[in-house]
Amino acid sequence: MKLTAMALHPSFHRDAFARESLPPEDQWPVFEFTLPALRLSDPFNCGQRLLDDALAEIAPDKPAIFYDGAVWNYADLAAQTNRLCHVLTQELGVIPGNRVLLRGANSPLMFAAWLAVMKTGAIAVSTMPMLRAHELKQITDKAEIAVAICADDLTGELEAILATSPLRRIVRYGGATKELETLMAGMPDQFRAVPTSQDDVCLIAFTSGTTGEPKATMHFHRDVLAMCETFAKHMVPADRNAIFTGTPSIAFTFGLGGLLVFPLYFRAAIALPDGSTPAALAQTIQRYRATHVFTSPTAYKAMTTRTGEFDFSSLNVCVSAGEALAKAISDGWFAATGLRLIDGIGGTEMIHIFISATAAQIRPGATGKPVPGYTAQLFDPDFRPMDGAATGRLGVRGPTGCRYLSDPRQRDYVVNGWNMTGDIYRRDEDGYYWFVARADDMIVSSGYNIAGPEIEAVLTQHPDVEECAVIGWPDPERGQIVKAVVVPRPGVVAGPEFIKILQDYVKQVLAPYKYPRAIEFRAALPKTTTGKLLRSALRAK
Ligand code: 3UK
Repeated sequence: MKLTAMALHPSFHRDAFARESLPPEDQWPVFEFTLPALRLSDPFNCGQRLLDDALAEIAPDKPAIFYDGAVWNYADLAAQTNRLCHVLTQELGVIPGNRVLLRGANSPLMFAAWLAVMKTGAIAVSTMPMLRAHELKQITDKAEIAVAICADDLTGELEAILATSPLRRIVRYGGATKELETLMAGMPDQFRAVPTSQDDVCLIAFTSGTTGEPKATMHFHRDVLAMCETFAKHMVPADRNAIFTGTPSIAFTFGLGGLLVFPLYFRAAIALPDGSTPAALAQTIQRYRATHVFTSPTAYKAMTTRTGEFDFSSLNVCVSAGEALAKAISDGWFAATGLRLIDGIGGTEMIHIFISATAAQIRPGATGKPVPGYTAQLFDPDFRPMDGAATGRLGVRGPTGCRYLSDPRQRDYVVNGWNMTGDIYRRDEDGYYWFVARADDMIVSSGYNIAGPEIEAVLTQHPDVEECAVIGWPDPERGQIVKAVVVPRPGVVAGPEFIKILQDYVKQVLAPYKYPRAIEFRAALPKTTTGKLLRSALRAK
């Protein structure tokens, strides 16, 4: 079933910027709406569905967000969200279709602000707290954003661009000024959600991009429901008693789903750690007896070594995404907690996870199978589909897909209607998908195709290796050689002997042609704002 731009439901937006910035119809991916739960009628507002409908179903004093020893129940969350709606519409003059920049760490007020942007029919542009003026300017320029809600301690970088960007007004919360809180205090606690079309853009998510200008992906009100009806509903068993926690910011759609949208969809509760470190997460799991956790493979690895210090017995469902989950991390977590990590590959372009497996079906080391609602396919370098067991470029389609805001790179991501994620995957005889590498990270040495992550997985199992990245390094004879950039454990003497030890270690486990001929030591590795290894920054210029 193909849905083209022509078939979009009429927009309810008064500011037509988003609809007018959608990619040309012939560059759209194919959309598949096989799930009956995703056949919606207009108007449809995801904020209303997630929050207002919840209040009609559950007791208003049911806890919604636990944070810093306090709790907001559903009535509190609704009241604060509604006051924020009035601030947005009355004080800031926001009209449906306007973009609103959100800048701050995950917090109850930040979550209410996101919901308020949904309910007013505006468009949320959530940003990572660590972004600086330069990156914030790229975002406000591209999405033409006039209004920002910003944590008091993070305003400096935004104020710096007031004169040179479309940004006109910054409202601060927290800190000494509490400007937003003061405005909210005078507002009514009721607000009727503004009618929007299911096909109206409600969020613009910027990719954490490894190179060049960031890409802006546009998602509709129905896409927010789609991540619930696909991944959450089928792969994340949960009920109203669940308590969700995790580290990713809601500026990363992995965090938006796991920490805000899914818990509300299940009418469950959220427990927010104070900070995004594994230690803060472990404390939050123990303190609030969290049942569901969403975080990165690295954080699970770090928490595995501390299972003796913390009580994780409340945990039920643990989701890992953002980067490949090494089998050793999955096995380590299982040995320590008795729980299998649910791995899932998602993408900002797809909004959330499209390949994963339920706990009962997990094959440790594999990502899983297409999530109900999605279709996956592998392609050879000439874009011919590959059948059966094969290794190739991953393409996906389903109820969500890539729509970049005015960006020529739309043609690279969507090929023949398939969303091409940029990953190389292997599919086994049983249809399970195994991550191989990002296509850009494949190393070709003396005619062999070598996947960096395979060697990284071996090296990181060495007790004296903290972290590592494996890249191709130019070589006159072999084209490229395998090079490992290694962060040694504290106290390890990183010299020629250690190099030899690591090389022999890899040769014992993998075919010898894959061993790293060059090894460099560093104190830390470059990462993107979402914590992904930035291999491109390590390659030869
Ligand atoms: C890589 C994975 C192996 C892969 C994301 C869950 O990561 C998310 O979105 P991004 O746009 O990056 C997408 C790319 O990251 N990747 C993500 N998960 C896995 N590789 N195994 C995995 N489990 O290269 C993919 O193309 O930052 C993840 C939900 C929402 C997201 N936005």
